[in-house]
Amino acid sequence: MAASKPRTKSAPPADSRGQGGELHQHAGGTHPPLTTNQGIAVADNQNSLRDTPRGPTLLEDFILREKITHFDHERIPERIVHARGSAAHGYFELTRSLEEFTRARVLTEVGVRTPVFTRFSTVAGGAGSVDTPRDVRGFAVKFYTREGNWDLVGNNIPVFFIQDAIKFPDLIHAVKMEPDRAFPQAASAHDTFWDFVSLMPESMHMIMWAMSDRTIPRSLRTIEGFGIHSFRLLNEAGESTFAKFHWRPKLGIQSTVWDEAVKLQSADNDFHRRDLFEAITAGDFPEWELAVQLFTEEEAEAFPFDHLDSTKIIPESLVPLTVVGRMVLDRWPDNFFAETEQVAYCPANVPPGIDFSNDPLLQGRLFSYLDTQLSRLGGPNFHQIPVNAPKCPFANHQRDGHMQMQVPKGRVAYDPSSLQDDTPRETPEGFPSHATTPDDGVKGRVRASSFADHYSQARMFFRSLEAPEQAHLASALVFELSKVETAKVRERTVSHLRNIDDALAKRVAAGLAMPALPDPAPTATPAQDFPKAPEVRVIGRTKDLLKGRCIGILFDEGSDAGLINNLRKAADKAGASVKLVAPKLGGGKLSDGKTLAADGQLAGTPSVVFDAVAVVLSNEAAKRLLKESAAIDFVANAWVHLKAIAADEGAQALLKAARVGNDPGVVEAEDAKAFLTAAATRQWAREPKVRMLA
Ligand code: HDD
Repeated sequence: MAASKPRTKSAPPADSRGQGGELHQHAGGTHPPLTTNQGIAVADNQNSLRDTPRGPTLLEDFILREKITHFDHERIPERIVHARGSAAHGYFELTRSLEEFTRARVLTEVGVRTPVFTRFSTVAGGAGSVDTPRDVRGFAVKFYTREGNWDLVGNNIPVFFIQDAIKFPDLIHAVKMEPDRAFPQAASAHDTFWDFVSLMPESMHMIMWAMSDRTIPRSLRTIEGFGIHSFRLLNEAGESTFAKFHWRPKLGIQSTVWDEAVKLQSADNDFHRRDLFEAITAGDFPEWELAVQLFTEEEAEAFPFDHLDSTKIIPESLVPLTVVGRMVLDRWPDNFFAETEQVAYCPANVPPGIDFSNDPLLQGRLFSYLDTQLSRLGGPNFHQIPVNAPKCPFANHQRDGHMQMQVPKGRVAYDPSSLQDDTPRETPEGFPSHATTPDDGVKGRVRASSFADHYSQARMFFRSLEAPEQAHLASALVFELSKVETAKVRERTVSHLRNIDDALAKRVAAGLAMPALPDPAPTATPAQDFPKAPEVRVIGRTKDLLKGRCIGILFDEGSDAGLINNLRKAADKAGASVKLVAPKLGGGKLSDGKTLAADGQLAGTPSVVFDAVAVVLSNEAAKRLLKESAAIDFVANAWVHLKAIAADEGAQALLKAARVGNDPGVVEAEDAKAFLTAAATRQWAREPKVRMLA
């Protein structure tokens, strides 16, 4: 339990003396008394109890023992997957009723704000790993609805690696660090992952997504989210409609380039967490639209794939998206452990009116999540932890167990009963509200033949991308496979690519300098040519917006004050945030004689953390900075990461040293308008000049 309410406010002395006479510093102010967990006030939190000043510590010291014991048990097992994550509170607001399709009030009551807690995560790395590896991002939303919790536990990719939950432990064992050597951390670029997926043709569509720019997002605020599986909606009449759920970021989708993602790992381990924290605390609340794809059993029968197969999307040309609401994240958690770490999602948490489909991946998930929390959170009462507890009343006859926080009253803990009037009873309002499905009478460990086409949608995905994205995908495959030591695994992977797109296979084979192109992987279901699905792209779906983007201005002693002020004002007006970077945190005296402090020191604030940069320097300062590699890297990386660069006359020497060329993304610092236009997007046309892509 948390410390009980402070009994009195006390003003500790500015310093205090331990028994040995040494001074302890206090920061001042008025504070409640420090107590043990039993409420006993503590007079000395600096020294353990000894029988003589230099003697051994006494076992009697219950204050020391309680404090150390608690500390020893502070860590809990991290999540087996999605261990690294960041989360925020917010709300979901329905803008369009789905009453025709569902009785779930969260989807029928327009204008009602349902509180949510949303956690984003990477999949493979441990809790202490970095934010920006190439990885799928988890996108889990807990809706605290008036009818109980609804957990939509999705990812930022609309498909998955495997079709059946029984393969999940194999997939995860393959992608996590290899068990004999304990590396690599948070990376799929190693033999066991590619060995596994190259033996699982069903993973090929997901591999296309995983090797695309989607898995190196710029910000958690610019990722999409997908519920992936088909769910069922059930209306008052018990009629059922299939639904797929999509989250679409208000800021549009944005990704990094690979070299930038790699450098971000060293610049800031917490890049995505910090970005989300800073946006929310600045009142710049991230927002997503919730859209649904709705379709009937009969419509599903006509799809050229099986919608119960989680390795497939339903292209928007077949079933368009209907926007039904919005989610706004407007409050950072008060405490990381209590909320972000202890939150427990479970796809089986659905209110009446939402039901499951027979997707075999979803069916397995319905079991796994509750089970994992029993060991992760230590017992069956984790639903009472504040972040997990429903915000509507809940009552049943489940009792006792580790860490029971409730104090149930009365003698009745069973049902049926007649001894007490206020015991909870079944209600016709609640579950079951399951959909009935035709039963084909077959029971067995079978995979439906409608799940057999592994290549058509992988081909559709690749061919739908813009040319630079195709090049990134090919280069990502070359990068990952170059880390694979076993030649036959590399060859087997390329043999699948031949079934997806022969030109892609040839590019990757050439990137690996393979002596010969392997034969296509044998398949009974060769790829069909589906129409392109433009919705899978990132380029073209990035919004040319300044809102949500951050501009870094590099300056030093003697920089032109007027220019810096102009750029700041213009950026601010356009909705971008600005951070000032200088060789020293104290900044320097500008041309107007006033001192301007920096937000970040150059050595610790490389340009990778910005979306665009401006360099405003006096001739002397630029000359000095030619001897500072961090300054040259600042400009050079902005150039190779395809970012807009504004520079004044003084900064030209630095641009020259950084080998910055000419293009519409490089502008004069005097022209704030041109700079902001360029800063709202990436300079894709520059890429062939700075990178040899596969
Ligand atoms: Fe899972 C966590 C998403 C398949 C078993 N999963 C977890 C989280 C997300 C997903 C976002 C982190 C939740 C959080 O922030 O706490 N998982 C997915 C998606 C899947 C998927 C989108 C496929 C469509 N997962 C999946 C399968 C199984 C699991 C097939 C097991 C049969 N997932 C788990 C888990 C985790 C988990 C082991 C680890 C921690 C937790 O549940 O709470 O139970």
